[in-house]
Amino acid sequence: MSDNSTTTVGKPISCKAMVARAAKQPLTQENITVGTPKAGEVRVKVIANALCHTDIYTLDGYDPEGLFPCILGHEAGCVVESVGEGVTSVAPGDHVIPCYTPQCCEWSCIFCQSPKTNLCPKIRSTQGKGVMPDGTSRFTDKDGKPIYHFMGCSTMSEYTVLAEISCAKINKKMALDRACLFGCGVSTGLGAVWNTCKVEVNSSVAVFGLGAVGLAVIQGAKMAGASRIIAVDVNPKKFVAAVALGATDTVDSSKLDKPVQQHIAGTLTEWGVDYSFDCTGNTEVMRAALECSHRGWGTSCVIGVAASGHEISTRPFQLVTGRVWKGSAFGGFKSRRDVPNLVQKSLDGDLPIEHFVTHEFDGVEKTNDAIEALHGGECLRAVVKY
Ligand code: NAD
Ligand code: AHE
Ligand code: ZN
Repeated sequence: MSDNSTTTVGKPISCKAMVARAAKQPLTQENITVGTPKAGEVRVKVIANALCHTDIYTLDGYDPEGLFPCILGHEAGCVVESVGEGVTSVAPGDHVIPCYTPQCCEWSCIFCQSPKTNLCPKIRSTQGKGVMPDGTSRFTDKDGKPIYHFMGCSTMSEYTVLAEISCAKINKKMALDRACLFGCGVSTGLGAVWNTCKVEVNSSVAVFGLGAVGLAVIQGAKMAGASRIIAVDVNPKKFVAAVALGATDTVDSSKLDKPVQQHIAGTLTEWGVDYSFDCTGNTEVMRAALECSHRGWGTSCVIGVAASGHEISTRPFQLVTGRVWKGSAFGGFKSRRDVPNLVQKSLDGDLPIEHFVTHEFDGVEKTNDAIEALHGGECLRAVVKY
């Protein structure tokens, strides 16, 4: 792709994008038009995008909010191309990570002002409808028909438009094909441990699902000083990375002759673990995670995203006897404030992330190959450089 940033300001941009036309169909490579950023919006050139399981879940038609045709993708590293009226926090040339959980920082936003949550709702309703805050799309196909946005990011396109409040400005020293990881999975796993559960030194932890999110949970738990980290998956190939990051025990739950919660609370430990995390999106696993947590004080955190129509259940007795069921979105990080700090921590050598990148591709048109790699069972993050 040629760098035409000096000539594009104020004009629509024609570029390549991978469009999700319908559920369970491969993405189609299309030339689309990306409109100019309106007030409070930022147009960015996407440099690299990593695939998250949530993109595939949506492409497979499991997201109740899923809309087609849309441009998926929400884990990216980008350079600002131009900004709309009133944008002051970023400027052309800045490096940004799009954040599907925005942070408006307004005094009137009780969510942004509260230390208890990162869930700024300022643009959540339009984001869920696949449009920008003014209710329209910035993407049109070759016939002039609109294409929906996704999670306020839509980074499977060479250019995209974001709300200013979704842009985390980061240190330019960080390579964007690694910075992208902080746009979702890695930040989510770390933050679920540090912010949502506040895991303490010497805690015991069980992690269900060892994709990038589960491995980031293990990495975060180790950094928090957990002394026992039980890694659970149905794919034993995932155990190598889990142990390298600090898992003390591995469990292939598909090979047990009893429910995994009874194996963890009963065999591996007497009363269960202090903290457990679901990183699968499977509601039976969420139940097992809750039920393997410690009588009296165990906390279980749902991170995985369940398919439309699936619900969680357990005996209320599990809660009566002291277990707490929690959930975490984007690891509880206030995006524009915290993502730049995660990037800096990584630049300082205190937060290694290289191990998450198992596959790399060149060109947005290779995104279907990246999806195939993700289905292969050995992929953590496939990074596509545009
Ligand atoms: P992934 O597909 O790479 O990893 C999932 C792992 O779970 C795989 O290793 C798989 O083998 C394992 N698994 C599947 N079934 C299992 C079972 N029954 N028991 C144990 N392990 C099982 O996915 P990912 O990108 O790491 O994402 C994990 C989940 O987190 C997904 O549901 C994703 O949508 C969700 N997610 C949530 C947030 C959030 O903010 N809450 C952010 C990112 C991702
Ligand atoms: N749209 C779905 C829910 C999808 C969902 O829960 N998304 C997670 C992020 S997954 C990132 O890979 C999340 O943070 N949700 C909070 C939010 O505001 O969307 C549904 O069930 O409707
Ligand atoms: Zn994600």
